[in-house]
Amino acid sequence: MKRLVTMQDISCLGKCSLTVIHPTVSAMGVECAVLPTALLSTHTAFPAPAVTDLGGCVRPILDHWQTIGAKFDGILTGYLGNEAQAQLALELIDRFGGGLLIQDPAMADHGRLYSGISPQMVEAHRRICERADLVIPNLTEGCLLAGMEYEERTDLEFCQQVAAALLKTSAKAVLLTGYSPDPGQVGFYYYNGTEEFAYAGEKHPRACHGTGDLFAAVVTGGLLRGLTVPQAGRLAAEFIHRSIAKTGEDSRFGVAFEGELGWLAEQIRKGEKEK
Ligand code: PXL
Repeated sequence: MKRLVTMQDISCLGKCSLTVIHPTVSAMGVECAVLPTALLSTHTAFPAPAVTDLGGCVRPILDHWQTIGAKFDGILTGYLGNEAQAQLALELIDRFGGGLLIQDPAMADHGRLYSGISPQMVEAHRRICERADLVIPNLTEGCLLAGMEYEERTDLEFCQQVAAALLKTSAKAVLLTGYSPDPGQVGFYYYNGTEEFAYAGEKHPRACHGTGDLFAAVVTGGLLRGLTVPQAGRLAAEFIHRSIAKTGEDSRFGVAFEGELGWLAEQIRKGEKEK
């Protein structure tokens, strides 16, 4: 079984980051070790969460892992609350990299940095982006990393511009979320300098919190199970679409993905059989 380690926060209530990545990646038949960076009472879209920084725990964990000879087939970095945590993510990469390195630069959406995220985090995420095999930003994060002005656009041409700028500045390959050729559709745009791939499926009228984390989880799990980026992206988009359809009224608590984990596992099993 492939082994991933993912570094991001634990939000105790309001499904996102580790509480969605771990179960999703596990359902895909990939072992998921965790490196928590902070403990929050809720994610930061709720007002005034209680935050405990766990940055001080990271280095002793890495030291211990080194003494037991731990190895990882992949690393997924996600939400990082401050520059010190981003520095620790680079240390994780230095000490345990070599496999697949995926970055979800979770720091902003809808043209704005998340509450509590300083503008310095853009440069901090850029340093991780330079190392990553694949970066999975939304359009806001893509613009920030590429140093482009954010525009309220989701069309193909804009996605192509953002991805090309990102490849010029820091990334090797980019999977942009939020590509939406018309209001009834949403998907992703992938570019690695030679290949491009755009996908848009039916869009739910409701936006839910935590969908970016679910997308990164399924893409990462899919790649570690041998899917291509376009295949993994499509699987992620379909999984999220199915999950949002089951989600109750208050979408701040996250997406009801739990009931779709069986379907996700089945897709992986089917893919294995067809090989
Ligand atoms: O879903 C991204 C995310 C992860 N972790 C925390 C967040 C957010 C987005 O708001 O606040 C703590």
